[in-house]
This record gives sequence, C-alpha cells and structure tokens, in this order.
Amino acid sequence: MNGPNIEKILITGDEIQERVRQLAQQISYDYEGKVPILINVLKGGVLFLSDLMRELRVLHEIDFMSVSSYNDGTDTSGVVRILADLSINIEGKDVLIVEDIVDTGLTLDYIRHMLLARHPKSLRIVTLLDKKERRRVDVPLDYVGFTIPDAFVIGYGLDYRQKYRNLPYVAIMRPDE
Ligand code: PRP
Ligand code: 7HP
Repeated sequence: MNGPNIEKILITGDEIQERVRQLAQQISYDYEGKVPILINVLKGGVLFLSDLMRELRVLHEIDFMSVSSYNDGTDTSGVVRILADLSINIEGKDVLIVEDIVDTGLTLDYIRHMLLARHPKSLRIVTLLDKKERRRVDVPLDYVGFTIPDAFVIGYGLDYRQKYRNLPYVAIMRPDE
C-alpha cells in the first residue's frame, strides 16, 4: 500500500483521544437530563462520532447526513450538495451537529440553516478541528477540539481523494502529493 506523503503529524492519536474525552465530559455536563440527537456529517465525522459517543454519559440518539463540497481535491467547490438527509424528525429536539473540520464554514453554515428551519429545540455544534484562518462565513461553534493552521490535513476521518481516513492521527499533507 502506498503511504500518504506526510509533512508532519499535527495531532497524535493520544492527543485526539484525550481531547475527545474532555469534550465528552463537557457535553455530558451541558446536556444532563436531556437526550440530544447527535447529527453526524458523513463521511469525515464518523471516527469522531464513534469515539465521542462512547465517552458520553448522557442518553443520546444518532443520525446521519451526507454532504459534499470538496469534489476530489484540496479546495472547496463552494457548492454544498446534500447526498443523504436525516432519517428522523428533529422538531422540538436538542440537536448537536458533530463535524470533523470547519474550514471555510460553507458546509456547516448551509447545514445549520437547513436544520434550523426544522425548528429543533436547540442546535449546537461540536467540531474536532477548526481551521479558523480559512473562514469565509461565520458559524457559531459551541465545542472545538483543536484550532489548526491553514494546511491541508488528513487522518482521523479526513481524506485526500477519499483515502487516508483510517490514520489514527491528524497529519499535514505535503502540497505536492
Ligand atoms: C469536509 C468536512 C466538512 C467540510 C468542511 O467534508 O467533513 O464537512 O469539508 O469544509 P468547509 O468548512 O470549507 O465547508 P467533504 O465535503 O470533504 O466530505 P467528506 O466528509 O465526505 O470528506
Ligand atoms: C475539508 C478538508 N478535508 C480534508 N482536509 C482538510 O484540511 C480539509 N478542509 N476542509
């Protein structure tokens, strides 16, 4: 198997697991007595969701949406496509969107408005990675794992041309890859 062309490991697997535990602790505290619906944005967010939910100490449900804005490369197309919608009604529910990364913010801004139109009781966002410098639309983030620099990253769910999602760490990819 050809390995990825990695410039450096930005966040180790241990650092991710520790931060996920801390986020889960905070979320469990904030949602005590509630049963939030965790909405996972496929495909990148799937590793983060599965680790996060195992650490949560509140009852919760999960559901999935599939969207895509990065066609096949390292830059956003700017057009968000809904590939698959939720399977449950979120009206009157406490909703927590679980994302792997917020980059330009275009994806999340689109999803957030779409979900708000369905009248959830509350809507919050947790993202593992926040690439702040690249933001084009302001999106309110309630829980952030790590703020990262403006570099293309792979691993822990994040892909380059659909590959490398399985890496247990987050790494910066060499630009010439
Ligand atoms: C990635 C990521 C976020 C989005 C962030 O999804 O999972 O949803 O890009 O970028 P933005 O803030 O610039 O909109 P992608 O479209 O690559 O799909 P994937 O999760 O299947 O990899
Ligand atoms: C999307 C995305 N996917 C993989 N790596 C990154 O750095 C990314 N930013 N936005």
